[in-house]
Amino acid sequence: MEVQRKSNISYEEFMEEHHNPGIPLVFTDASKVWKANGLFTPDWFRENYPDRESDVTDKLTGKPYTIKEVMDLVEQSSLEKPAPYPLTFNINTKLPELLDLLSPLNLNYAKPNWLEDKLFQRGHWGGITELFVGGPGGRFPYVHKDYYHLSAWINQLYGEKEFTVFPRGQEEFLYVNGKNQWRSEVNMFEPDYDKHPKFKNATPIRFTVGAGETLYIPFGMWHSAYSLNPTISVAFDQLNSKNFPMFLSDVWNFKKEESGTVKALAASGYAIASSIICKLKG
Ligand SMILES: O=C(O)CCC(=O)C(=O)O
Ligand SMILES: [Fe+2]
Repeated sequence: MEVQRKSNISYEEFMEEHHNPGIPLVFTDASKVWKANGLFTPDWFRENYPDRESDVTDKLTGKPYTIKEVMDLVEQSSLEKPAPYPLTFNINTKLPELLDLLSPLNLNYAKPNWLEDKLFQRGHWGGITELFVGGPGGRFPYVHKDYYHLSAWINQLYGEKEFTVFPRGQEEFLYVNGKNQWRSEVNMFEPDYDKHPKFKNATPIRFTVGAGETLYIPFGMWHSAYSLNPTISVAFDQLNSKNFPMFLSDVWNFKKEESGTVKALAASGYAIASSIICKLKG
């Protein structure tokens, strides 16, 4: 299997060939509708928002890294001495000015997206728009599938990242963590085959996503990422009737684990009511 790359495709083609069957895709040009396309660079961020704080804390100072620090870190990053990865910013809370440059967020493809509705309270159920910054050698810490079975849209706006996705049905080769069903225990960058012998049977698919390109990872697909050079990307999630049943089962399980059956019932009831309203709104 290979991940296809497509240019200038219609919404209908995306829905029929990728969204509905759950097949990943690299759009070569979907983010051309965003003003952010071609604009975002380390210098642009340093000039415009040097002091904004990241979601990541500097372990030495105990303070969040600022944008200036983040951009300096990733430009100094090397394979031998990689900057922490990922360095992220919640765009809605830390950089709301960017939202205007990321419009329409759905790129005219990621729709319907119930996470754009207030009812699903962006951010509350994992549906946040996040800026990811990385440097050479930056490895996403684990192979995983995304929480709540949300589908992911990763928009590369500067630099290149190497992504890895695993074909469906390879979960048994990935040694899913007993406590966290979303994480694999295998370090795919340096696999320990004595500990994880079945990982030899996995057939990871690796490909590069460059500036201006958008990766669609359908819900439930195992993946990870690696920054090849200084990189800036914007990631958001998608929820609609296709992944709602899995989402709902996650809401139930998480809430039950965290706060018990009564709270789980309330949260699930709320999610179902919200889904009905979103469906009606079309
Ligand atoms: O762009 C990346 O580093 C991958 C991010 C990712 O998979 C995630 O945040 O769930
Ligand atoms: Fe992910």
